[in-house]
Amino acid sequence: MQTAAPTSDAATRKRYYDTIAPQSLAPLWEVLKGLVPPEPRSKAVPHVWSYSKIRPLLLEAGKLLTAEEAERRVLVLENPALPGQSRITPSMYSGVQLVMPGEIAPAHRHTASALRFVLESDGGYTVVAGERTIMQRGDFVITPNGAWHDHGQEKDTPLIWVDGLDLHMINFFETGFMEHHNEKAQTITKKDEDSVARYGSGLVPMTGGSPFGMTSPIFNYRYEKSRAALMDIVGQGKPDAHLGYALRYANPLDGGWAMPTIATWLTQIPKGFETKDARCTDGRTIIVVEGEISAEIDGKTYRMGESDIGVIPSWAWSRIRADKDAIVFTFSDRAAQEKLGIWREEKR
Ligand code: GTQ
Repeated sequence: MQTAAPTSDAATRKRYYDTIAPQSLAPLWEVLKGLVPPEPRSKAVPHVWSYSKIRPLLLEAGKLLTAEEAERRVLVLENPALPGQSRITPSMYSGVQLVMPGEIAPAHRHTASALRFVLESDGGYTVVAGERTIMQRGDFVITPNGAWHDHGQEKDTPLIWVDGLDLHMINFFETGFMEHHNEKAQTITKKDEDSVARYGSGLVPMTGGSPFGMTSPIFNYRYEKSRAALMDIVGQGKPDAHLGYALRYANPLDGGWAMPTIATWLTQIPKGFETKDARCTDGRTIIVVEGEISAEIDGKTYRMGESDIGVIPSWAWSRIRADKDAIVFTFSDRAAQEKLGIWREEKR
């Protein structure tokens, strides 16, 4: 077969591009390879934040300004390859939030869905749509999109958690709205743990629909319960080769992910066990709840201990070894990807 000779030289093409540019037209052939890549090439890089480094800096911010001044006093976990963009991965926002004793992070609501994974709490709380839930370490707490929420701490210890929000997906679609409540703290209209009673015991109400649309009506998946379930399956059969023992947080009304855009799950990896290499199209944020792990991401090893936070970019090979019995919480945009039918994984 003969390859056709180029029909025009670079200078001629450039002149043509300059001619069409004022008409807001551009040649696809110059950008096609980047637009339709053969496989994902994440703009994010792997990274691990050590909690022992974050904590004192966060407490320093506690002296710098009040939660009310800040609205949300958060140190954003910025992917080192995406500085200034408030992204841990291209689609996900994450940060570490602090509420000091006596403070209230004022009530607001927004289109973005939020998750909170609690690192330190002695009686801190969040109020979601008129219901208050006390937060404990390891609790996975959801703020459904559009729900009023304020956070507070009446005890004399700092309240610290990891936030995960889908706000870059919301902003990409240009569908973001936000409103401040006319009161700092919304009125509590329900009994504490009302949603746990109604939805959290394998039973669901006979009547009425889903109170939060595609989001789980349980907004605090208590660590005590999740951990107990996970530990009950540890040693029962083999751990999954690529995950370890794994349970995902489910919406009790439909069995799907707990949040419409964000997937969340909890894994236990027994000491000495190493998962096999896998990669997937969802960029993942992992938080070590208990124990110690070595995460190998794209060929580099990251040691992680309790409360350390790591990010595994889309399509990066990774595997995890437990150096001590470990429990790891993970969140990613997999729930959104699955709804669009684009989620993929590869395993070795
Ligand atoms: O707690 O509502 O980290 O609105 C970023 C934006 C937390 C929150 C964040 C928010 C919140």
